[in-house]
Amino acid sequence: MESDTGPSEALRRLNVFNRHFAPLIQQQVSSDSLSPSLQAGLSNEIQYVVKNSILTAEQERSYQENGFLVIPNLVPHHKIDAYREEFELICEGKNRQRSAGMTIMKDVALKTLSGERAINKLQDFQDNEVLFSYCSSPELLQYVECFTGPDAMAMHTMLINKPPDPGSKTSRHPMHQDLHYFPFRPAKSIVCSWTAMEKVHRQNGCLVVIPGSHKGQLMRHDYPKWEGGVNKMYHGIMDFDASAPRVHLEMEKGDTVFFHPLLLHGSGTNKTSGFRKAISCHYASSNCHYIDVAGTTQANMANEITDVAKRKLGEDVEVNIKDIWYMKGRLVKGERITL
Ligand SMILES: O=C(O)CCC(=O)C(=O)O
Repeated sequence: MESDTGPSEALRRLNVFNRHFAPLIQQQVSSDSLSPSLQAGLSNEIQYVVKNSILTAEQERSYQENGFLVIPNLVPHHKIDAYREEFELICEGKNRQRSAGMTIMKDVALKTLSGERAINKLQDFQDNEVLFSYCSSPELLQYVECFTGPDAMAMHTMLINKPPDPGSKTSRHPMHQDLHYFPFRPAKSIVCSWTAMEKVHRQNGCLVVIPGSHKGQLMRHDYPKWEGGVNKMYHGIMDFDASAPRVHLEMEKGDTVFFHPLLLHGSGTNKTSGFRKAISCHYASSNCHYIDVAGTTQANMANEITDVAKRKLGEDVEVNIKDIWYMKGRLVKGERITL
């Protein structure tokens, strides 16, 4: 079945988002502005968007100002259902080959449970045909290109499942910037797509973003000191200003948010008895370059990742963070250049 909401419903929801973000966005989107149009004339600040015919002027302005852009009803429901089935098979351990190369993570407070009730993340599914088809789908790539340009790599893949929180609040994801995890630049040529696999809202732990925070610097991250514990690799910003105005991104199944890797974001506790799933890919221009993170705020992340890799490959194996990223990156559009 194709997604069950049509263009007028998509437009209505887009306008609800925009009303919600006013005065950040200021202009109501009209049905005319949903059609592709070539727009020019943004200010001379950092240009976060590559000019092409996909984004309307309003969408460009919104990404520039806020660092994120929600496209309602972008991924058809039948595709999401296929990703869900694949996730369930992996959770059931049905076929080990399906999960080759992936990291399967469990919520720290749910370790005694099994399957979907405990697994909170699949990471690095670049070799799983069904899940990776999300990253190479044309409906996503037409938008990805607006941020990466014509040569795009899928660098980091995740299916995030939030099982019902057992009271530990460990289903929360601390506020962070994704660039903390990436040893490549420039930041403006990297974008995340995050697609809701079911209705996400405040009760089940939707994404929370700080509009405009993508214009700041990469901040220091570490594990938050939470009473109930913190999940592996859930680093958060150390000096987070809790009074910063935040927006809860309530989304429908198939809605997709594209966001900048410096955008401060996180997600809340799943207070419901159901799951909250999303599928996500970080894309980068294949023209990006690797950086040395030794001695920077990213060194703690690099050490943790290389320790995990050594545990898998053997302590005596020389592991370099750039090699890890080089190996898991997959070209999805154009040519592979430097990444
Ligand atoms: O889906 C979520 O709850 C947040 C995921 C996220 O921000 C991440 O894994 O970096």
